[in-house]
Amino acid sequence: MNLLNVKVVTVVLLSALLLGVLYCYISQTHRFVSFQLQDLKADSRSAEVHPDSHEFHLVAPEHVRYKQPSITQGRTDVVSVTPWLAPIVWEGTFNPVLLDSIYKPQNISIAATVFAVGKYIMFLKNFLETAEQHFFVGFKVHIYVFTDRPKEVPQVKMATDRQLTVHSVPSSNRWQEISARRMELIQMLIEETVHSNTDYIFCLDVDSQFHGRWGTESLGGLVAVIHPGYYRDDRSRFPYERRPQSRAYVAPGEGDFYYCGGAFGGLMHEVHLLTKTCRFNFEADAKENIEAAWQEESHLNRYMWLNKPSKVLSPEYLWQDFKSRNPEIHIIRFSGVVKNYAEIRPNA
Ligand code: 48C
Repeated sequence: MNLLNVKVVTVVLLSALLLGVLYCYISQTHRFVSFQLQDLKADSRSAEVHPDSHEFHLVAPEHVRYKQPSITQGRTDVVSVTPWLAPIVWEGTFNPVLLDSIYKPQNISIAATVFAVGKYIMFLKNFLETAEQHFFVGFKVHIYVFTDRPKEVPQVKMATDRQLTVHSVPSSNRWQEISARRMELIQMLIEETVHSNTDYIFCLDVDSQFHGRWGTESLGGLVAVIHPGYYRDDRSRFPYERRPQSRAYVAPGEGDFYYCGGAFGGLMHEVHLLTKTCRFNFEADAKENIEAAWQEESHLNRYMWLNKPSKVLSPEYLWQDFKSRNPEIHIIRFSGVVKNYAEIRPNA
């Protein structure tokens, strides 16, 4: 190649190099500037930050007035956090006004399932009327009633943004079957209906009624309720399933709390996984002719032992009317009514 060609090639290579350097410099500057711009925009609109999920991103309105929180003074008669750092919700450990002001702008929707099969239909009116007064008042609520007697579902006036849907289900001559089948039916409801347009779901016993607020303080990923009958006992006295053959087995010296099957909830996908797992294990046991001590409640307890709830509700959230109120129970929010099982259950 003669001298002229060498010069031309050199000039071309040098200018390509120069262009490359120039491009990198400009693109870096552009990226830097655009980040700066974004930050500026974000700062100017900080109150309008729209997190992609409301879960764990608690945006508080600027000017809600509330009592200064303290980390040195609070309730001293109860524990309000679990060893795995999940909150244990007791009256006096949260500010309802603040919590509602955080969740209200997020336009969340809550589903609730309730089963009223056979003679348990008699409890539905009270359940629904008191839910109107206390259960997520002011929020979008959709109550799903499962019953074998759809014509006997009472007419209850519901506030705007609150609705009720009735699903017909077969009855059974065993109350254990009715209770346990709830897991399967809730799983199907989530898969077929509520999974897309609802954020949270709570599954509740019908033979109970609300007496106080049950609201945004109860929201969480996986939410369990401590059973009122055993929360002061040693776990050796918990009515866990104790036969190793059962898939609900909890060994001696294991277990955290005894959770009730009559109230649980959380984010849709968490409750879907819980109901699917409990149903599967209950049915697998049944194939081997074994039924856990307290049916799906036993399976729920094993599930919550292995899948720690991210929020635990105190027995305020499911008391029992026949019990006298213990001093640490400052409010009864939801409670099982006094009933005669012999009169209302299809079998003893
Ligand atoms: O709807 C019925 N009908 C029955 O005959 C038996 C149970 N049930 C449902 O399962 C009700 O929703 C009950 O609240 C729930 C099982 N819970 C109880 O029976 C007591 N709360 C322990």
